[in-house]
Amino acid sequence: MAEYETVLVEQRGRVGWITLNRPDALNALNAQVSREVSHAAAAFDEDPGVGAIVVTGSERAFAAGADIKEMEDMTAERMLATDHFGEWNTFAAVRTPVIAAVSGYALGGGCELAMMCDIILAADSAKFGQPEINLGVIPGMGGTQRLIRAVGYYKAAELILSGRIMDAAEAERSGLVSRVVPAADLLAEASALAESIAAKSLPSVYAAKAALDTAMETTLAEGLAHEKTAFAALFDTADQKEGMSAFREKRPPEFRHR
Ligand code: CO8
Repeated sequence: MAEYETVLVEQRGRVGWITLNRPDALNALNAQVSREVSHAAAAFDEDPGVGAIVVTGSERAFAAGADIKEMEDMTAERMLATDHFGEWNTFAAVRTPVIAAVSGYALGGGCELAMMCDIILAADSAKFGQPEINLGVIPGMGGTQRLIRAVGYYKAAELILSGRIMDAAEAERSGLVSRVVPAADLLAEASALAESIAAKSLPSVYAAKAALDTAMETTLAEGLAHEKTAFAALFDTADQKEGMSAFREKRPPEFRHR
């Protein structure tokens, strides 16, 4: 496994774990963190022995945003020329399902990182927000686009324009978070969820994630056409035969591709 300085990377069974580890900066996302998280996620994605990825932070902070100190002196020219934070496109493109296990602050780029994942599990201590407006900027890693898709235009507009931070219960009510759990149980819950996903057949998991991604990008008619084709294609897999005969024989499936 590659050497990382700002993240802890570990494989447990069929689950890849990426833990942000810049405690002195509340896991602020600098260029090195972006590079390392994206690299670790891409490496897990290439490994068929990994069926789900969990990204998490510390109890106090998932990530308190992009690194303000690193960005402070940037110019527009340099930002555009260097595609600052372009690494996150690699992260967002992995085929393997990614769970964000969020405790404490998920602000700015931290909230945006959580939204690049497929599922957000939150500790009851979690706090979500896009406070960039207070810094004289706007979200820059997808916040204005993904938050709307998660919580709707009006809620997203309020959060982005005011910079207000919402707690875990409000985030769950708004549809950003799939479940809130006691902080002490967060990692165990994330682990159980990741293991249950990693036990499925990989081709169907990849197909489900690709279809969900398509729904974010396209019209209903195009999305339905994508789903129909992907659904049919899975009938060429041994795992579909196994899954359906296991159902008929009243036994758990033994998927080959996982
Ligand atoms: N960047 C750099 N350092 C940070 C950040 C950050 N985002 N957040 C916290 N830190 C540092 C603090 O500076 C402090 O360091 P030090 O001890 O050396 O002064 C340490 O972490 C601890 O923080 P605090 O002392 O502030 O802890 P508090 O418990 O008092 O407050 C808060 C916690 C409320 C989370 C507070 O730290 C805070 O408001 N942080 C900034 C939140 C924020 O504004 N986030 C948005 C950042 S901008 C962004 O994310 C844009 C993303 C798009 C980029 C796209 C580029 C192309």
